[in-house]
Amino acid sequence: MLDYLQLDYDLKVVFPPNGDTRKPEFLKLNPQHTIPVYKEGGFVINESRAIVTYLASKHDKSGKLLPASDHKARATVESRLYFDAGTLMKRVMDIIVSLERHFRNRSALDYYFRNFL
Ligand SMILES: N[C@@H](CCC(=O)N[C@@H](CS)C(=O)NCC(=O)O)C(=O)O
Repeated sequence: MLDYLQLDYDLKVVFPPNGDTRKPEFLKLNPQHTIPVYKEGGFVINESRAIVTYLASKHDKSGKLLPASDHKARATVESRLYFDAGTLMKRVMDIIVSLERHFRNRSALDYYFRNFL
């Protein structure tokens, strides 16, 4: 979104598997310990959809990304954002968790078969 809007920014890479989101300096920015986080001076906001809608409402001069007066167009944009947050991501996460479980169990079973049978 920042690139699309041709805004300058300073990207700080945070890698959750290394524990970066649990470090005290990160928790001061976002106690929910999630990325992305957007910081603009003293203003800090997390939640990806809140970040993109903030940026669109502030910087998209065309008004097409987040229509303010075309209520139906705005409702369509919000419908997509809610679908992403409430339905799509939940299902993607369910799949990832079940794959993780499957492969963890499977390697445990493989180990069992190789070593004990
Ligand atoms: N609803 C949040 C989800 C953010 C989220 O779960 N981010 C994950 C990475 S995709 C994260 O930061 N996990 C690290 C942690 O929970 O410590 C958003 O859209 O910003």
